[in-house]
Amino acid sequence: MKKNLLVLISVLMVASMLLTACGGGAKPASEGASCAPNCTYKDMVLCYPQLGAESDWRTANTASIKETAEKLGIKQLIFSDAQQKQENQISAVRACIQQGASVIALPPVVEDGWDAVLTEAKNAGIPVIIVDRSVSADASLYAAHIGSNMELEGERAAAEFNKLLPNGGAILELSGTTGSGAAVGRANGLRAKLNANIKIIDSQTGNFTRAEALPVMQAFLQKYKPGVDFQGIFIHNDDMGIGAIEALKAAGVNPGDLVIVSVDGTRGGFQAMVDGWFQADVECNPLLGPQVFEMALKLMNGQTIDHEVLTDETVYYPDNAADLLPTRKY
Ligand code: GYE
Repeated sequence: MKKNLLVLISVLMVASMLLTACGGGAKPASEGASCAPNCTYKDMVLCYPQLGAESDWRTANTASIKETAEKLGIKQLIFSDAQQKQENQISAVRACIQQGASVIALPPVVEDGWDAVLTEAKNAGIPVIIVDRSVSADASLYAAHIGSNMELEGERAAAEFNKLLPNGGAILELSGTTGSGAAVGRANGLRAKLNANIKIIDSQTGNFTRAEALPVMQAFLQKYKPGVDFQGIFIHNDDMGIGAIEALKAAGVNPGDLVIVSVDGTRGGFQAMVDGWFQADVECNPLLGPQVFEMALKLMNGQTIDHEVLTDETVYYPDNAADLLPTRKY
């Protein structure tokens, strides 16, 4: 009798331990929110800890999220700007967990270092959609990734250099934020597909901003003579391209003297093609709002979703840049 009671007590203890481990009764992401399977946008509290405001791409991405939230009439958008600092983003994610967000959509500034906070969200039963750049964390720690194939963008840039420098040459690389999925992917893609006779002689980061790209380009121009030591530049985004153009102009370089390939396809990038500075602009689409909210609702309703959703993109060229410029949304 006594023995039976002991068994019963230990069974109850194990059961209660299991319940606490599941986050005090919060439902695992796969089951959806408490309104599942009938959640609507009116039930949705979406957390978007934006990584910063470093570029026109980012501004357009923020606008897309805010406009879509407004249009769909969601309950609440918790938006913050981490100013390109991972620690700020991590704090913002934690605050969203505290506030009981339905879904967290996270554009991670860098790839590494997300395991702990993603585990916390998972334990709280809040699904996380990784948006735009990727993370290195195990795929089981987040619901899905929606964004561009950054490696493919780098490969597309390589194809342009291969075309425009058929006899080979030397190029410089003005790279994005160190350790970011965008910079890592673009750098890898470029190296994977660049013809063997084209050498990358130097690579420095401009942190995806105009302001930081300018002195990096100035330093390159101190070290290497344009047209002699290098024939081209791969620039990881249009904002850095615009900063670099300022430095090139000041050094007496003319549009067309160098082969310049950039990424994003912003209005600024299109203008640089119209002005003859860029020979190609690899598209990277920031207008991810509609896809993010649609997936968030599915997750709330416990529906199945694709783990990897890649944006369909192309390459833009100077020949029709002037015609397309007025149609560009960002
Ligand atoms: O190319 C750049 C921005 O992560 C794809 O970040 C994004 C990149 C984009 O600052 O302009």
